[in-house]
Amino acid sequence: MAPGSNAHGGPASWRKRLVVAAGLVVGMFAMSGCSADEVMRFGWPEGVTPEAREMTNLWSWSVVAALAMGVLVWALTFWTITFHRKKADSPDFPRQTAYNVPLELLYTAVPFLIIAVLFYFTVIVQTKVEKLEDNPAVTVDVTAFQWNWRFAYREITENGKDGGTPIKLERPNPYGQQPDLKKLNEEAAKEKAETGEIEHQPERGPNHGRFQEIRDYLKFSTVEVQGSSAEIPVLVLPTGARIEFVLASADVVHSFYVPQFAFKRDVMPNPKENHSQNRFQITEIERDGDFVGRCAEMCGDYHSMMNFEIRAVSPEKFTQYIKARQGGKDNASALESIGESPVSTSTAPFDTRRTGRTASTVEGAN
Ligand SMILES: [Cu+2]
Repeated sequence: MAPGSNAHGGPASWRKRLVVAAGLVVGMFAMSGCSADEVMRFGWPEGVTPEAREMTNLWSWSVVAALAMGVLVWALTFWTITFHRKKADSPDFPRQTAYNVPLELLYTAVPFLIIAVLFYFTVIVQTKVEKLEDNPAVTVDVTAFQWNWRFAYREITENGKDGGTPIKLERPNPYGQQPDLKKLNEEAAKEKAETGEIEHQPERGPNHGRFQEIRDYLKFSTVEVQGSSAEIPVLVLPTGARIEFVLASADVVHSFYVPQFAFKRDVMPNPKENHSQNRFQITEIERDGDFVGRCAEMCGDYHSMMNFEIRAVSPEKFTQYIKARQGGKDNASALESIGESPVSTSTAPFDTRRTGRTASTVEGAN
């Protein structure tokens, strides 16, 4: 037995056990092969936008604060259950220590201070993340539907960079225009006059005069990417330029989530009427790469099958890609023409057979 410790679990032995425990935790991280940066991300993916870095940083330090608090609470818990057991010479009832007002004040004030600091940093980061600037290099309309995505380039710059000459690619919405109510009402009034009918209900939609089926808020473009069950939609974007996403759903609520942006936003039908800010921007994508995207809001049976991919390429390649698309190439061939994989590489289309992923599939049962 080492000097300074004793067989009955005295202070020296506890100190030693704590040191061993701390050593094990440090050793666990050291042997996991994770870099310090990875450890500090606490499971978050590597961010690829300045906004993602800001959020990862906030997350890391929030976790450190939460862990410090957790360790303190666990230590207190284990301390009380270890050192306050009934001993042979204890009185029948322990000393009654309720109503320690100074202590209560302290443990109310300190958490308030802690969350005030967290709140301060949250607001700072949130302001940066939600910042919208004029004239982003690329504006993409993201339309979510059951169960896939359509990406429509609303506006790009001719060189794929911030400050380039803007080129508008939007085209009129071919679906769901509100019927001409004035005309409908005039026709009804005319009919009424002809038939001598007294009652006339003016024609109007049930929803502030609009019809539920109206999809006039959806945006369309001459350059679009639409996913299908067989093909994961790949949205090509330039690196190093500000990008704006404008979100809208054609049916139910979905959520546009790119883990490596460390950000998601719900995609609502009728975003304006739902008072949702459906625009968000990223300052830039910092490197080339394929970044998987997911639907992060329960949207029906195939909610889990709405993966998409962000393909970040150089501004030069992006410009070539848009030219190829405008020249009539589909997404896959346009990607191929700029030397990129024609299909998503961060995720693959899902097996559409309902029983495709169960082990006990009967041959030919699908
Ligand atoms: Cu969805």
